[in-house]
Amino acid sequence: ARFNVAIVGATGAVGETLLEILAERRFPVANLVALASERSAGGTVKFDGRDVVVQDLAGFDPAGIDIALFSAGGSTSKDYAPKFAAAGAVVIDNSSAFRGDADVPLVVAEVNPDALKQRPRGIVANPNCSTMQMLAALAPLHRRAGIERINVATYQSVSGTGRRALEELGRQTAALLGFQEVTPEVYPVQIAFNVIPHGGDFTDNGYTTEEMKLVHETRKILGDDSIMVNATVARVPVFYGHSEAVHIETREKLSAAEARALLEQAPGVSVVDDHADGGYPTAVTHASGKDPVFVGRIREDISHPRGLDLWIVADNIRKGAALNAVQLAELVAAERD
Ligand code: A2P
Ligand code: 11C
Repeated sequence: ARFNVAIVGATGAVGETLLEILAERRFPVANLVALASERSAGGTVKFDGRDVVVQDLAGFDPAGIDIALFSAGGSTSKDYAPKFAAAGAVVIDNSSAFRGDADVPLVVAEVNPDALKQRPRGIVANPNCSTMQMLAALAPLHRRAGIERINVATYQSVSGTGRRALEELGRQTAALLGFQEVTPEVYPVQIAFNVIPHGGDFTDNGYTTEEMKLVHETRKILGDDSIMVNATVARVPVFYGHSEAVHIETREKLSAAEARALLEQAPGVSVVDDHADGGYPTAVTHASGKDPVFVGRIREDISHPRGLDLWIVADNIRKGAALNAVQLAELVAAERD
């Protein structure tokens, strides 16, 4: 079977990569519809070597769309995803709009693919990028040894914020190298040559929304509300690829060697863990533009009898967003074959 596919947010950082990955993986597309706001309607995006004209989402009739991939922000998803679903499309939504809803599955393709089959509202949620890469690596360890607690600090690239943030980092870097002043616009403070301990919005408990996603999404995807998660999110002057220093405490003791063996077998995971200079994955050298979730620095925590440390890196736009969304579309397509 071939499918009529709509990309909502086709001009964005994730939208562009959705188009690329659909073509790269030879997704069985019948007709491809590119949608965005009226700002970019009439322009074109590239799909499989040809130009596709961008249409205004507000005036688009979703009848006949089989699969809609949404990545145009939470409020756009809230307004339009139910309309696409009502018209018969399966919506795969990359925003945070529906992730917490009990009747919307939240799915990492390698971790809980079966959850996708129950979707009473016709909507499937794609997890946040930082949760996505963390769980691709932690799920096999959780299944073996039971994770009680996760302590994570993230080092998130600016592409997670979108196209304007990519431009801001480039502009500020060039300005500062030319000894010019910079005025922050997208981020509250200068991002070039800096680290900002802030992603998302502040909430009442002192954590940010981006940090609380790691708590709630982890529990929902692993189906275990007892897992404790403590997260600190930082934004770093990297264009593509989120890095995470992850510390876990397990119920059963798991040695570093056992963890490494499990990760070497894990789908979508690539272990890069030589205990030597450069023998670890980084955003630039490994993750950027690549599909796997890379794991290194695997070691037993000297401060806790059942603690393990890992360094987890992935391309936040690919596995963290567009790639997983396309993998979910492939699972939906496989149901109809
Ligand atoms: P547009 O190009 O028309 O602004 P990014 O996260 O990289 O900034 O991209 C956001 C994507 O979401 C863009 O494709 C953007 O389209 C789209 N978008 C933002 N707001 C709307 C809206 N109200 N309706 C449709 N698309 C939207
Ligand atoms: C970031 N993860 O890096 C975010 C962006 O919940 O999908 C994506 C927000 C989301 O800032």
